[in-house]
Amino acid sequence: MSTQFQNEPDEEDNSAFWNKDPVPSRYSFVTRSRRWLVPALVSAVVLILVLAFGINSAGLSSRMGSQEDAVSNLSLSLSSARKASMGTAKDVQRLRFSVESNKDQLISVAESLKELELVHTLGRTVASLKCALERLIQNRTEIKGCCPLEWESFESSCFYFSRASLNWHDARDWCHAHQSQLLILTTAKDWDYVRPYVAHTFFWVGLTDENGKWEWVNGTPYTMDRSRWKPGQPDNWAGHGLGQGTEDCAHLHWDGRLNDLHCSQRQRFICQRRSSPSES
Ligand SMILES: [Ca+2]
Repeated sequence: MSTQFQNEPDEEDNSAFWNKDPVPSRYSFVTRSRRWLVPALVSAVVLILVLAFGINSAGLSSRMGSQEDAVSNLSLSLSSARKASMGTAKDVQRLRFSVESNKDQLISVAESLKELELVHTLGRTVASLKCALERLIQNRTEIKGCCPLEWESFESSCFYFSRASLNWHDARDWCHAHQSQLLILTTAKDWDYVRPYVAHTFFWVGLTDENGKWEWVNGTPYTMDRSRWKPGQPDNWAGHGLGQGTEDCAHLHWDGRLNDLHCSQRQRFICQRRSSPSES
């Protein structure tokens, strides 16, 4: 057995098999590859980090530049605003000084206006007393240039602000029976005069659209002016529950603006006439 084993024809080959010379050669190549591969990878990572940091640094620098510009602009704006506020403060100071220096004059003007109003009121009172004396002396109810008792005088007209309440048609007839008509407002002066009298209640005026279009009781066509009406009026409301018909008669609201109502409603009214029409 031992001889056979020794006589194996490929004994030398087996020796050759155990010869490891070529193998260390391949192992050395791998080792060398690993030897440069690791530093290469480290270098690549470092390079990537450097590049990333560089890009971030560039973006950061750009943003910082923008922020610096913004801060610079803000500083300029603040500086301008500060100068402007200083200028305004000076203007306010000058205005205050001007007001203070003119305060006495303004007080004097206000007192003069009060006196003027008082004189005007006294003048109306004197005129009313004069009319009353004339009525007594002449034993007449109508005096030229005078308004009847309980009527108010304004310009060349007399106004009666009723205390009783009537529906619109009865109010219109009452005014006719007293040589007057329901109020017709055609001038801003008349509107301004009437407004304080209607501050607390409603008054019928001589405006109706019973015939299909708005017109004054004397037949004068009415030119629609929404600024004189309550918002959304006239609305010709049909849900009033006051019988047939919609809202065809105008009245003055207590804020001095118009509204249309059903004519059957009872409320106070204003009559208007010229001073002593029977003699004019
Ligand atoms: Ca209405």
